[in-house]
Order: sequence, then structure tokens, then C-alpha cells
Amino acid sequence: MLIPTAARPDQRLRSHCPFCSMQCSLDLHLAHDPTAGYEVKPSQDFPVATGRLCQKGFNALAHTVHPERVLQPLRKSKASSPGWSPAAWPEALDDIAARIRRIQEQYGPDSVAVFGGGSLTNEVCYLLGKFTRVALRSRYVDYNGRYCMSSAAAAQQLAFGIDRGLPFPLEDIPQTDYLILAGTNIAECQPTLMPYLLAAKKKGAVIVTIDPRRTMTSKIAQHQLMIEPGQDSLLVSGLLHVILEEKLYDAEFVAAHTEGVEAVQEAVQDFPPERVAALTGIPEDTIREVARGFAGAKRGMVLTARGLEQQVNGVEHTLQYINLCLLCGHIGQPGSGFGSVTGQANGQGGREHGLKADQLPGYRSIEDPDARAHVAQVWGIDPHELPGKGVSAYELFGKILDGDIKAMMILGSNPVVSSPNNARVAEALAKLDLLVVVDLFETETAAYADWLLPGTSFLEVEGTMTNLEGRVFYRPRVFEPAGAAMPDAWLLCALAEQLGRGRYFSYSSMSEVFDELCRASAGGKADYSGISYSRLQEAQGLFWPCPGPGQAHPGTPRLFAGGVFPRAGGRARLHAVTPQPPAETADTEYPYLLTTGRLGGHYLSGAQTRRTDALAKKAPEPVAELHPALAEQLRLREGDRVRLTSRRGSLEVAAKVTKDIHPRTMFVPFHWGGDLAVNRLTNDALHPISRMPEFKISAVRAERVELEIADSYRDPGTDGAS
Ligand SMILES: Nc1nc2c(c(=O)[nH]1)N[C@H]1C(S)=C(S)[C@@H](COP(=O)(O)OP(=O)(O)OC[C@H]3O[C@@H](n4cnc5c(=O)[nH]c(N)nc54)[C@H](O)[C@@H]3O)O[C@H]1N2
Ligand SMILES: Nc1nc2c(c(=O)[nH]1)N[C@H]1C(S)=C(S)[C@@H](COP(=O)(O)OP(=O)(O)OC[C@H]3O[C@@H](n4cnc5c(=O)[nH]c(N)nc54)[C@H](O)[C@@H]3O)O[C@H]1N2
Ligand code: SF4
Ligand SMILES: [Mo]
Repeated sequence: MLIPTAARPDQRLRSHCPFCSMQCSLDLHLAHDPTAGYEVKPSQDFPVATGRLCQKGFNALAHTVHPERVLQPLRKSKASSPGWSPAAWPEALDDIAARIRRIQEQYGPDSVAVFGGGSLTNEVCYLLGKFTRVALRSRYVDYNGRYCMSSAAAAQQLAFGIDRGLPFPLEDIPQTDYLILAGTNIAECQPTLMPYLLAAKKKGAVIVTIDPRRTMTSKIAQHQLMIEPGQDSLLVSGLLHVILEEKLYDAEFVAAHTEGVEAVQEAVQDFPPERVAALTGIPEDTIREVARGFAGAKRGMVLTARGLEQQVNGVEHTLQYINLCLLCGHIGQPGSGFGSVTGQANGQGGREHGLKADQLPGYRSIEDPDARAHVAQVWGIDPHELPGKGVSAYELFGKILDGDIKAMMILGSNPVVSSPNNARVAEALAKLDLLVVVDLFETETAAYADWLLPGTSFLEVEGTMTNLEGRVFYRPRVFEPAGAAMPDAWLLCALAEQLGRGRYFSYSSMSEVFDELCRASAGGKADYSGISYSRLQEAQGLFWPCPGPGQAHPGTPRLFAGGVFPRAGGRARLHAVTPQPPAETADTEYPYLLTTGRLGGHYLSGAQTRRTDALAKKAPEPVAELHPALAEQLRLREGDRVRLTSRRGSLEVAAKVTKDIHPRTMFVPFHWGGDLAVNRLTNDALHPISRMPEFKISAVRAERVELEIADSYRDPGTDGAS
């Protein structure tokens, strides 16, 4: 039963879609038949995607009213009677706090870890970092954004000195003349961003896609460069070679606003287009044409996403695309620039407020003494009490297996489905003395929990989010929490109180949490200190950095104006990249490359969208996309079962035969758990700096699953039907 909250000054039930980084605004209207509840319609007055939603947005209500919603705290019953026993909140919080205290007395403060998620609000992300460091006094906090934006974040920090997914507003995109889309499937992953790309195309922009697949996005491109996974640095070396050799670059911009061009020149010397063509299979003429076209365009733009970032070379691939923009002077003006398309609802905000192992609020380094002093002062503690840096998301599970971490709290993530080599994650969670999961559902991860606590849905709690452009906006609460669900923020404060640290967590409203976040961010790279709830409620979002004091700063929609970069000396850094092979390459035992990703109708681990009938029925289970030549080699027809085996595990799925994929590559989406989880196969090798796992490349072998029994009963009349 959905009960609208009383505190709505405008009486409108307006919210934002809980799924991707576009953060389209939606309105909830009472259905004609009131027993049918509410229906979702796009809002007409919020920028970003005015009047538009994709299929996930239209269906965003379904999971929040699903009968499987967890509505009260649940305690894992004894092994003798498996299942859950309901409990009241005081009992749950008492027991959890007592167990945390016992574990910390025995093993020290760092034996308890926190794992967060990028769908949580800025306030919750901020409180998770503070809760870990101040209430638990542990160094171990990280979040699923490590699996998502960490390579792009590291590359943008290295090159520009700042990381904001898109350093420009979406409205800049239609002004470009040349758009390269690399490893980004916008048509399925940020569908309401497509009109911006189509507007550029309509004005005459050339569009190029670089992807092992011909996706729904590449349908709008003039050039579709179908590379093998892992070849981005190599391909871009070829583009840079042409641009440097033919002196097509913007020498004035490079001299005035960058450093490191000589090293790039040297690094690409060995990669003339003819060699790159031979290594990638992309015709030399195409390489030359794209290089000349991009360099010669008045305004050029590159957008990347997880395709090339989720690799052990993901930072380097990203740096290569940044090199391309910098060399051509395509940066800092409308219609030009490099951007990495953020993924989760609050994937941007999630990485700014101290939810990462090495960060404090304001995008500050936890190892910087000034940053520690500033944040400690805002938190009212001594800087020496602040723990040091912890480890990345996936490495937290290694610490459990090593016996260093004994207890974990997980909010806003389902890592048993979404982590690479997920059997190891399940093994780690099973080993914990205490696992607390806060979620809307009993997910595959919650199945390992000692306590499963009911979280609120996006409609049941207020807060702020930061979208892919760096636009911070206010999301109101429209419904009362379902059952006994408690907002994550208040749950953390209540637990801090039980742990004897309540004085650091006494807030009377969510806006107080936000105000403290803003103070903590003041002077940092992601400075929110000029933002407040009242400003956000008036405006349709403000772009960070928006420094205070006072309410005057208009926010910063476009970074790097005038070619000034927030690095020492104000210059951007070009990086010499020598293309490296992935962690695993195809060999005789595992002759194919498996890549993984998304479908338009499902979201991440599928916890929400698999519980949304309208979406689940379109894609009830994963299928493996593979090329007809490969299908023939494996004696596979459309719909046949294929067993994929990597060095880590195996998976059986149906085959989808399509010419729209590189002939030696297979693609499987990752939205399912258990026997259908492609992360049974994926490689847990990590990038040395960003600690991003290699989700996008695993060597596999493949074989047709011989259904002998089924075959012998097969009705000859239906044989071969698809
Ligand atoms: N429908 C839907 N939308 C989503 C999500 C979802 O789960 N479902 N998730 C959200 C989140 S959190 C994220 S991070 C984004 C992700 O958004 P994207 O990164 O766009 O999505 P992916 O499907 O993971 O990967 C994009 C493309 O990379 C290609 N690719 C694979 N290997 C390589 C390579 O080596 N080089 C290149 N150039 N391309 C390669 C894949 O074929 C795929 O088409 O989407 C967000 N939006
Ligand atoms: N093979 C492969 N694996 C991948 C990727 C890939 O491309 N390939 N991509 C990676 C990427 S980019 C990402 S972002 C990760 C994400 O993967 P996950 O971290 O598993 O993300 P979700 O499925 O969104 O999990 C969010 C969980 O939080 C719950 N939830 C939603 N809202 C709230 C809330 O407000 N409070 C609380 N307490 N809970 C809430 C949901 O019910 C859900 O169970 O997956 C990664 N895994
Ligand atoms: S584009 Fe993204 S934010 Fe907009 S409706 Fe679709 S999933 Fe939701
Ligand atoms: Mo993501």
C-alpha cells in the first residue's frame, strides 16, 4: 500500500528514476482504477530528459511494491531450522552492535568493513564513509563504484587533475561536429541520452562507434569499428600516429595547455596505421579517415564507458582517448571534450563524499594531512583518530578470506552477482562471523547474511543525487517507508548510537546531513559548499564545483574553460601509452574472448528488474551472442545450449547467433545470479592503480551442450524451429 507523505508543498508526487546516471525525473499519477495504485509518467519540467523515460523508468514503481520486499528486520535462524525470523528494530540493532563490539575487542577495529553502492544518495554515501571511520574506527570501506568508474576516474585525475564523468553539460553534445563513442552502449544504457546524439547527427556531426559489437548505439554511426576486446589503446595509437605524422594536431593548444607531447610522439612511433590495421582488422583507410576527420573537425568529442574501462588496462585505454582530445585541442569549449558516461544513479556523487577506501569528502585524499585536518575538524575528532587508507571493493573479499576482516555491512549492492569470479566472493561472505545486509530484497548476497535489514526504496526517502554531468539535485520523498523499512541514513545513525558514538551522528533532518557534507567538501575538488536544500529545491540542480560561502556561486556546468586545468601549472597531462595485452589472451585451451555487459531492460545484478514482470519477461535469462562463423565451428544453431568455461568456472546458456559481433568474441549480459551468473567466469585480475577488475575480457572455451535425452524425445515437427 503506497501512502503519500504529507510533507509535499506542491502536492506533486515527483521523483527521479532509481536506475541509470541520467536521473530522468518522473511523476506518479493515481491510476484511473485507484486499486491499481499509481502509474509513472515522465516529468515535463526537469532538464536532462524532459518528457522522456526509457522502459526501465516507466516500470520503476514495480519493484518497490513487489511482494518480496523485506518489510522488517530478519535474523538468520539457526542451522537446525533454516530461514529467517522477524525481529523488532531495537533487538536487531542491539544484537548487531554487541557482535561488532565483541569482534572489534578481539580482532581490532579494522576487522569490520563496509561495502556501499552508487544507487545510494549523497547523504548516505557520505554517512557510510563517516560511519566506517568514526563509528567503527575502521579503515575498510569501499563500494561497487570501484567496479564501475574507477579506471575513468583515475585517468581523468591523472590527465586533468579532476574527475567529473562529463566535464560538460549534456546540452553541449548536439553542438559537436565529430563524436567518437567508444565502449559505450548509450541506446541501451542511457536511452534518454540518445536524442542528444541524434541532434548532433541531424546537424551534420560524424559519429564513430568503437565496440566489439554492432550495438543499438552503433546503428546511428557512419563508422562502426568492431575491434576485439582489449584493443582500444592499440587502435588509438594508430589514430594518434596519423594525427602526429600528418601534423593535424592543434600545435597552439598543445604548446599552451598541455605537457608530455614528446613522450606520446615517441610511444606511437611503432604504431603506423598499416600495422594497427593488421593487428586489429580495422582497415587502414578507416583509421586514416577517422584520424583526419576528428582532428580536422571544428569541435570534436569522445565519450567512453565501461567497455574499455573495465579492464586491467582500462586506465591506459582511457588516457589514450584523452590524448586524442587534448592533441586536437578538442576540450574546454561547447561541443568539444572528453567524457566518461557515468553508470549508476548516483555513481558520480558516490565517489565524491568519502565512500572510497582512499578518499575523504570533497574528493580529497585520505593521505593528505591538510584534508585529514579539515575533515576531522568538521567531524569533531582529532585527525589522528582518522584511520588510513583501506583496500578496494574486490580486495575486501580477499581480506575476509585472509582472516583479517570478520564482519561486513553491505548497503546498496549485490556483490555475489556483480563481482568478478563470484564464487570467491560467496566463499568469503560464508566465512564471516557477521554479515549485515540492508536491501529491499533477499538478494543472492543477502542469502549469506546473519541480519537482513529492510531498506527504503527511492520513493520513500529524501536526499540529493549527482548525475552524469555533475548536476546535483534534490529528490523528494513521496511515499511513507514500506513496512518497518528504515532510511539507510537513520539506520547508520542508530547503529552509531548503539556503538557509543552517537554524539557524532545526531542530526535532526536530512538537510542537516547535507549541510555537514557541504562543509566537509569545502575547498576540495568536488566542492558543494555553496549548495543547500533550499537552493536545490528552487533550481533544477547545480553543477559542482559550487563553492561557498553564501549562496551566490552559480555552479560550474563546464570545466576547463579557456584550457585551464586544475593541476599544478594549469596544464593537462598527455600520457605515453604502450598498448599491452589483457590479463588473459586466447590460447589453444581457451580459444575465445568473452566480454560482458548490459541489456536495455535489466539493471545491474537484476535485483530490481528481475522482479519487474514487464522487464523480466522480455529477457528471462541470459543468452550468449556469437558470430555465425563461430557458431558453425561449434556446431551451434540459434537457441542451442552452449557451455562456456573459463579458468574460474562454467556457465550454460542459450546461443544467439548474430553477425553483429566480432568473430572471435562472445557477449553475455550479467544481470542474473546463481547458475546463470556470467561472473562465475569473469577474471578477477585488477588494474594496478584503479583496482578495476577485468570484467570485459576472459578467455573461454565453448562447447555445444548435447541434450541427448531431450534430443531423443524431440518432436521432428519442431526440429529447427526458432
Ligand atoms: N539497461 C541498463 N542500463 C544501464 C545499466 C544496466 O545494468 N542496464 N547499468 C548502468 C551502469 S552502473 C553502467 S556502469 C553503465 C554501463 O554502460 P556501458 O558501459 O555502455 O555498458 P556495457 O554494456 O557494460 O558496455 C558497453 C559496450 O562495451 C563493449 N565492449 C566490450 N569490450 C570492449 C572493448 O574492449 N573495447 C570497446 N571499445 N568496447 C568494448 C560492449 O560490447 C558493450 O556494447 O550503464 C548504466 N545503465
Ligand atoms: N560481468 C560484469 N559484472 C559487472 C559489470 C559488468 O559490466 N560485467 N559491471 C559492474 C558495474 S559497472 C557495477 S556499477 C556493478 C553493480 O552491481 P551491484 O553493486 O550488485 O548493483 P545493484 O544490482 O544495483 O545492487 C544494488 C542493490 O541495492 C539494493 N538497493 C537499491 N536501492 C537501495 C537503497 O536505497 N538502499 C539500500 N540499502 N539498498 C538499495 C537493490 O535492491 C540491490 O540489491 O556491477 C559490476 N559487475
Ligand atoms: S534513461 Fe536511465 S534514468 Fe532515465 S528512465 Fe531510463 S534508466 Fe531511468
Ligand atoms: Mo556501473
